[in-house]
Amino acid sequence: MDTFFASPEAQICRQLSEASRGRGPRIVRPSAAADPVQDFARSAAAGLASPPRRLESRFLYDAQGSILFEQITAQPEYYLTRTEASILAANAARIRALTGPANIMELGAGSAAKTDHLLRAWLERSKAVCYFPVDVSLTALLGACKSISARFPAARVIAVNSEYAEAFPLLSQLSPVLVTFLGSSIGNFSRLEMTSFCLALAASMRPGDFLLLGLDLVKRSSVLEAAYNDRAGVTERFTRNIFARMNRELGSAIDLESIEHAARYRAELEQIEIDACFTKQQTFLLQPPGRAVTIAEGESVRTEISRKFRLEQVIPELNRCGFGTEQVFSDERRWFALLLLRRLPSYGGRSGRS
Ligand code: AVJ
Repeated sequence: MDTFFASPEAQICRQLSEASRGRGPRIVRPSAAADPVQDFARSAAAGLASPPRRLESRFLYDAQGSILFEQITAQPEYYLTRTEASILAANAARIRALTGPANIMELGAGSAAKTDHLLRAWLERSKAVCYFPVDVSLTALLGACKSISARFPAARVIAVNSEYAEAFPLLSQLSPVLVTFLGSSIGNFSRLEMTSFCLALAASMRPGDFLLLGLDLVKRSSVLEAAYNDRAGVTERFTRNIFARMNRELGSAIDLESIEHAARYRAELEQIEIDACFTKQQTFLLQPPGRAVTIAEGESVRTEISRKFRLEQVIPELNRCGFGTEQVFSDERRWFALLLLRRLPSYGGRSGRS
């Protein structure tokens, strides 16, 4: 497999023109992409400096964290992935009929296991499909490229190794495009972060282009809390891994044994909150910038929120950000929703011409 760390704009133009010649998968890295270790160091130092302490959840997904998350998706309590996959399986052909033969860009692709249904539906109607998985984990992308190319030789895979927003500038060249953001990953954002994310995404897309968005819906708290406290303890290992990553990349030497995972559903906020609780006081250094952090016994560090959605609330929000609803797909229990949205010609007082 060819791996290029060059301008993806140039790579993509070339790849698209070579697509008919059936070349293998490519991995590109936007030239403006931030150095991941420095990015993590800066963010961790800022987030841990004083209470309320927090770590940005995007740093959970290094190579190890991506593997652990894949294991979470297979736990019996974690219904999200399974439910979303069943909705996708039942409706992929319908989605393809609504979007037509668009390119597909998947944000936070991970191992891209759920993408099978979409690629199959695309290839039932076209000879080829261009698939652009975006992920911060290079290891996860390599795996996705390998498995997708093996199963779908007619898929042209160009993987983008970057943060989501760093891949947005590519979108205008990919139109007509379907952007997929699955798994309810958008639930990791606060309401404000979600709005900025959607506005930035809409601004990068052309009117008429599609967004397929996975949303976990509000439900009984016992079901939600079980999903984030699996009996096998994989989610606990996932939470601890962000500190293990600090040890690996920032030399922090944190004792992982004295960190406990706690996931609670806050019904009034309609969100799961995940904390890493320190069962003893620890002082450690983060390098670079070489700052010492002390976390007292009983203190906790927020590693994630996972918001749960109500369609009647989220659809108008998405609308104000530039996305109209084409179709809502769900499961029998109404536990999860897949929204097929379309970039509006104008929104929020803004003309959508781009
Ligand atoms: C990948 C953000 C959708 O919030 O359900 C799962 C992450 N964290 N278990 C989620 C997660 C702990 C997951 N998302």
